[in-house]
Amino acid sequence: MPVERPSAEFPSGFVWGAATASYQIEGGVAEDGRSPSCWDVFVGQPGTICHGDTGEVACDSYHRLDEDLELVARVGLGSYRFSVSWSRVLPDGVGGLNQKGMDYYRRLVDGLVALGAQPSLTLFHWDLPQVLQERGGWANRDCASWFADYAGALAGELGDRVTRWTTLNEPAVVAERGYRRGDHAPGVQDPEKAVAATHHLLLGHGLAVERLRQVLGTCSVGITLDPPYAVALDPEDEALANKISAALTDLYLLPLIGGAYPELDRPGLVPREPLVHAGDMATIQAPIDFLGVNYYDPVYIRRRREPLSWGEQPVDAFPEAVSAKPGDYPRTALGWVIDPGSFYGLLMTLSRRAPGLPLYVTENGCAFHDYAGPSGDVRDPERIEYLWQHLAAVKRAIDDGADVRGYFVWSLLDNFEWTDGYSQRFGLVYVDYPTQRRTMKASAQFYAEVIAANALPSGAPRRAVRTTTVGAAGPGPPAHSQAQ
Ligand code: IFM
Repeated sequence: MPVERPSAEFPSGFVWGAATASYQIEGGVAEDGRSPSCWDVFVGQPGTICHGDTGEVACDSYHRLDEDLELVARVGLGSYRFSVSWSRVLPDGVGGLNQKGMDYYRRLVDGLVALGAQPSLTLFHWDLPQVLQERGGWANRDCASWFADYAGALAGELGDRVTRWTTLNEPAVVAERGYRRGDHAPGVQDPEKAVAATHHLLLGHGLAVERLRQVLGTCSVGITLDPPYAVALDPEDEALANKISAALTDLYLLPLIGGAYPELDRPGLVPREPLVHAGDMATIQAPIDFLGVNYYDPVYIRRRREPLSWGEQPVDAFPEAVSAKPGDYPRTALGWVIDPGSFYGLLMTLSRRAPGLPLYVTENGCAFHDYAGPSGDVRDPERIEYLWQHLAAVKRAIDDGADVRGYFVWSLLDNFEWTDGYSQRFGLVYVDYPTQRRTMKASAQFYAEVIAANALPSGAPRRAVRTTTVGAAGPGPPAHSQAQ
């Protein structure tokens, strides 16, 4: 039975945006003085990226800024979230600014301001200058100060026109995949370096917040996390799922808002002395103005029983648990489970855990196998449905008291999806890579209408939604209910 969805008006001033990141869209990797980042080096190693793709050209946004600004205008974005390539503006990682590289971001920021779209700038979305990687990258404590210097330099150049500063994007992914698992740049597989990276990323965040405030006085600054939301596959494992959710969320959230790492007995996961120096936790706890939240899908948890069943995976640092995908939920092209009830649950959990801290959904979106039809149009009803369901989850969370101030679709453009290369399309706008032609997908039109109305239109979804049932009071195991 289709579910009728009521018209849902968002609070006035709600920020409607879309996001991208430097290495995923810019290309122009050797131009105007840019030096290589750790991702340029990583993608050159055989077997790291699907089809051997690289970010060398990506969406060529370095040369197509005007076209991309026009897309921002056509979708009617109230804000555009982008990241700066550290090695484009500081080719030596530290020291003097590369003015040619800076010019690109000046033109971008000025262009957004001229359109009336708020620039939301992320300082670090994973592309560390390779010169700094060669000095240990985030495993080296000095990286925190290099990052603060970089933040200060950008603030001096762009500060008066940037609406929101985000220090780091998903630091957990950098530490876990870049330094523990090694399937992301820099490709390190070393638990000691991973835990060091966790601490130095957070320390760098705190130092950068202080530096931005020193340079700019008043500014809006926050950090983007990807807090895992764990859902029990079976009702008897609910306590275990809640414990894992809380522990993994606290690893990054608690230092930021509570000035301490969680009391978790998980050696190799939680930073302790001698990594943590006196005064570090106060630095990390520098007051922030918002928390950025990236959500894609939850982690489904079950207590480990030997032998493992097909599809069950160990959960890092929690040997008593396995993760698995429920079989009866719809999935995206990446196999990610579509579960908007968990998105609602995450927003409610965060607003309870960090009361008084406004939330921005800095990324949410989905990859599907989009293609241009014979007349050149790109129809993506799955993405429209996904956006609809997830925006309804945001609205429900707002109605239930969560202070969610804005929502950014990942992504404005199809782009370089890290280890999946160009095989996965997340964009509102289709990019034909051989020609670099951009085509607004049907979902871009849908999103433009939502933005113009500041509301979700009423209507019926294409199919009933399966989702985890989450009451305002907290998460529960997947109940396979029809929701929204
Ligand atoms: O493409 C990424 C982005 O860079 C970080 N968050 C998740 C997205 C989808 O995988």
